[in-house]
Amino acid sequence: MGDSLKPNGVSSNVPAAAFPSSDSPSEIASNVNYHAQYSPHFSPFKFDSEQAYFATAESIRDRLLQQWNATYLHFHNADPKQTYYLSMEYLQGRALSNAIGNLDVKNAYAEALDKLGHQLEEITEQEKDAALGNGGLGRLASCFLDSMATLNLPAWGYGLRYKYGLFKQRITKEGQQETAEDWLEKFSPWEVVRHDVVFPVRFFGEVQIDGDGTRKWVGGEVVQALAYDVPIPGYKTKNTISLRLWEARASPADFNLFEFNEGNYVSAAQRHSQAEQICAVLYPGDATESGKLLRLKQQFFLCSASLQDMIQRFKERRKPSKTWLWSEFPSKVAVQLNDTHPTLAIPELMRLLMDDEGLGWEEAWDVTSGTISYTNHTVLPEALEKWSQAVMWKLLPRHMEIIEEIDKRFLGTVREKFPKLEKILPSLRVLDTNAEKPVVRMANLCVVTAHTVNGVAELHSDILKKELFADYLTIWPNKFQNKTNGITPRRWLRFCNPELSSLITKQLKSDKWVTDLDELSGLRKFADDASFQGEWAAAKMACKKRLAEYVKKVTGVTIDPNSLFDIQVKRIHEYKRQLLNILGAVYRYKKLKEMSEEQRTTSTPRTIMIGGKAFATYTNAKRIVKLVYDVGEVVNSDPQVNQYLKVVFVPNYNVSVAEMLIPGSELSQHISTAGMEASGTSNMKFALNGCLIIGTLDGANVEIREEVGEDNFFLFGATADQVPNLRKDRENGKFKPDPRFEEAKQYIRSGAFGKYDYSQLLDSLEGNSGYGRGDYFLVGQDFPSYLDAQERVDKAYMDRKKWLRMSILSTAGSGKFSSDRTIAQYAKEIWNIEGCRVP
Ligand code: B1H
Repeated sequence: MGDSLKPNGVSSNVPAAAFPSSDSPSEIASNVNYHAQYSPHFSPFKFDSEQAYFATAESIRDRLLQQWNATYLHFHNADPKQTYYLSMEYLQGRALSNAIGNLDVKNAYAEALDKLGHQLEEITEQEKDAALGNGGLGRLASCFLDSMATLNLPAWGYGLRYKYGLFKQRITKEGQQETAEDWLEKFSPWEVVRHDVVFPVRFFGEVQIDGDGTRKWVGGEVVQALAYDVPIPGYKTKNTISLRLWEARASPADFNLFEFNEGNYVSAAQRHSQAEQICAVLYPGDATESGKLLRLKQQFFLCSASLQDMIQRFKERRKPSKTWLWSEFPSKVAVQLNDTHPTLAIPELMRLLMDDEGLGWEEAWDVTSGTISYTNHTVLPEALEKWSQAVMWKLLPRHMEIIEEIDKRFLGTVREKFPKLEKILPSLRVLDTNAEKPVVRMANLCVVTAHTVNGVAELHSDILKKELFADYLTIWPNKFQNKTNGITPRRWLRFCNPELSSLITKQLKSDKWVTDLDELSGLRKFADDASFQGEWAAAKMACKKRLAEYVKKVTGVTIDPNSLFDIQVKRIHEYKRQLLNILGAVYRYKKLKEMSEEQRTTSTPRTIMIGGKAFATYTNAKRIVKLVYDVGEVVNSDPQVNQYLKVVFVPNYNVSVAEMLIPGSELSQHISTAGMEASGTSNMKFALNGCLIIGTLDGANVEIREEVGEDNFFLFGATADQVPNLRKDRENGKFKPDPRFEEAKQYIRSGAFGKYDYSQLLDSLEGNSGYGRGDYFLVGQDFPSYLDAQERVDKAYMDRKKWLRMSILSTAGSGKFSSDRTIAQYAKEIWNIEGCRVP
């Protein structure tokens, strides 16, 4: 459509409309047309889908800019307390469809594009996902921004503008292949560079002590942080907030023209390229020392630039009177650390206050701890950041002095006030000096400094209080809170599932649920209503058909929309137990094969879809991806069973793929070893879309089950309390594997799914202990109860009325999981900020 060189609907006779004065489709069409001609990125008179996407995005950006500037001005004048969310990751996904939805101009733009020979859906699909994050933690940050804007909160996000975000995944016979994803390749219409917002960020160097004893960090290398702002529109409000992403720039002085002219091109540009490496990729591999250093540089770069920016804004807003007290800073600024990745904000704020602003230690400390709060997202020991003291002394000498002083003062306070803690004091300290390689424990630095520490689901927050941070509770009984995660109902229901959304709005006679998700509970009374059930099923079927087409397009596999769509999508990790899922599928396949033709006809047809990216160096995760693919190859082409079972690996799972999969799902698997998944957030998205969950009592599953009702949740597996003892039993040789578990593993070992040697992967499930052995994640332990739960699923699915009732109740019970609820709680209980609506 619209591929011809002749401008399709674009005519130079059309008067240029720099800004549409109304929402009439013809005015919008003329504005899109204006951008095609006057903000060109392509040769003239081209207007295929891609060009139409850029022109449409720019038209939408014009609208956002108006609201955005108005919001900036309003916050500046009103000067409310403002929150800054510091995160190394944002998984924004696509912006166009979201902005069109939040601005409530979908129909007008669809009609306008129609006039220009295009379809809105096909245009929005041109956009590359902004994937500046790994998974749940990054997507949570993006959902939070949406809620902050929608709730009119004075809040901004700060992050890094990685050139290459999360890698693109391709699946071949060999398994996962990674390639760089160049989201900025053809320019992003969703960012505005602010050439006037530049801050210097120093690395290395040394501490200089002046005559009066004041300390200054000097020398080393200085990189410039340049601001790129991304507009974040709220839903049906003018408020449009900023996500400020920093890019690293070398200064011209760093380019050695002399060397260049001597012909030493590489060394002439060395400082330049070193500076620009800082924002080159999201999460550089940290197996090497240089990789670790780069990651640490990234973290500091984010913290330093963001804090300098906040301090400048704090001063600017106080300029008319020219006087302010630094003690007022915490009543104007709240900083939320998204896990420990931006922990360096603590010593950096201390340094800026003491060395640049002249505050004393106590005063700077009160400001810092009054400003900063910390969210923990994991209890996995390998994810708890520890930085080598030696590396820190080299890269950030002044910050290490400050961290040592924090550690020393903490020791002093505890010894004085809690002498009983002396014995466990070494484990509470910020510095670990006993280890062979002395390290800084970032989580401890956060707990010692932050005024509030929170977990991300009730169970997780309890584990923090009872285990990980238990000993701090004596010192600060009121520091610890829970803030159960949430998801934005706009992107994750209203926009990605128009069929179900319209039905809900029709049934509730209002679309209030979009901003007040508890309204969904009004659906409960229709759960058994036959005609409503029929409409519910029809909406689900429309999504399943769309999904089936998508799967066909990206994998070539034909799946039957009448089969049960069973989905597990998330990062591939042993604790998330995709292996349990695929072993279950293998067992199902084997049983189907053993059945008679007639027996098979009574079984519930299933399509199992698994998707997710494995970290490039995580070998077992990559083996799991390959196993899923190999099982699919055999099962899908087996004419005996493939009407009853299909297994598909959905490639390149990302935000926009999720928007396709989740609405079409009927069952989703959230089956982590209990106690290991801090919360999970896709579980909430699935439940919201009327998908039933098979899951363990882990993370937010616990609360989802409470909300949707235990009859509407397929529960199985050991509980978090039981896990430590089960692991001990196993070590003591007390574990007796279920024969069905042995059978499934043996079937894979027998080569039923090809020649690849899966022994190392399967060996991780054998033995009682040892590295990569001993089934640490308790797959064998939970396998029998998992199969039992799957049998309950099969039975329930055969009872159509029962299933539809469960599905409706699932959506009806999802109100709690709106990120609006989560963010309102952060605002009230941690940040102490209030709405500031643009009139
Ligand atoms: C979560 C991470 C994480 N927890 C290290 N921790 C990273 C750790 O690049 N790194 O070094 C990146 C991410 N991510 C997730 O956070 C939890 O596993 C989920 O259970 C939770 O839902 C999510 C949001 O709270």
